Amino acid sequence: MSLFSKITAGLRKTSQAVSEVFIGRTLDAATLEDLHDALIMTDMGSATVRDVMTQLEEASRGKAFSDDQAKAWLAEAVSRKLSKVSSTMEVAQNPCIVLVIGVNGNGKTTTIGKLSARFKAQGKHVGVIAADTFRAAAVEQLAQWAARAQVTFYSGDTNADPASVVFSGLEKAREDGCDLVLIDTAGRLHTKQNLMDELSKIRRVIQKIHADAPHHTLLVLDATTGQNALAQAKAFYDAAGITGLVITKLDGTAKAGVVVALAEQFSLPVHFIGVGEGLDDLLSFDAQAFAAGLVGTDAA
Ligand SMILES: Nc1nc2c(ncn2[C@@H]2O[C@H](COP(=O)(O)OP(=O)(O)O)[C@@H](O)[C@H]2O)c(=O)[nH]1
Ligand SMILES: [Mg+2]
Repeated sequence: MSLFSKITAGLRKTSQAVSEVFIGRTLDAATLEDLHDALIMTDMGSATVRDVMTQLEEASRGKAFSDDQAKAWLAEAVSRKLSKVSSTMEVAQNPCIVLVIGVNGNGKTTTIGKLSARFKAQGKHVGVIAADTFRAAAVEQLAQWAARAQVTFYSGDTNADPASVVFSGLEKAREDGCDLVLIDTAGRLHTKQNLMDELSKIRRVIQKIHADAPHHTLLVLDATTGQNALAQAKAFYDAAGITGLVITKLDGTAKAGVVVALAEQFSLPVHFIGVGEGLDDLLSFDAQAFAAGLVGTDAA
């Protein structure tokens, strides 16, 4: 499957509601109103929707827009908003150290599994560190992904201090000559302060071994939580030194517009999106493909 068709399939739940508005209709006032409501339902955010709708009204004034033209126009407008956050995650340093953070259940471990397979396929020597030591199951889950992706797995004792697991993992990864190290963390939001303290401690330990690391800090957000993803991004934004976003579970939600809301509010690069639970279900973020998928244009 091409990138475009994978995104189109992944965003179907969202695009259905949006493209339904256009079926057999011209772009009159009633259609515009329904489109407004449909876009609001995607969690794109009211300010963004207002902006897009104002532009669309102006562009279509006095013209007979067909449904396909209106959809193409809409996809283009969404794509323009997303283009500023569309950027690949460069693996420039060697080793490149990537810290993966986010609330429990958002898809951190799964994303690391998918990423390690992707970079392994590019010829990198990949290592993963299981620093979510709070739950034994979390360590086991990462071990399974590492085995599936055939990458090197590093862990410590159950209930070991996460920072110490990161330290010994990074030392071993250096000895083993890993090019890329992905660090899995716990995301218990017991209190925000505790979590942020734990993450700062991990960062300090990383810097003892690699002074300029982590080279990327990826915040993993679950799209099915809609507006809550925005609140989480805000909670992590100030304290955690995020360099990029991964937005997961887009296949399971009609609220894929939250990606646009995140782009508008935080201007953080979106590197990857998750559209399923399988090894191949992590896609590089592409503004144009995403916008086409969200609107449901056939242009793809
Ligand atoms: N449908 C779907 N499920 C996902 C995606 N990413 C993760 N998951 C599922 O979400 C659940 C939690 O993922 P996990 O990686 O354990 O989250 P963590 O607690 O942040 O490490 C698992 O059942 C994953 O299979 C995705 O892109 N799409
Ligand atoms: Mg996990």
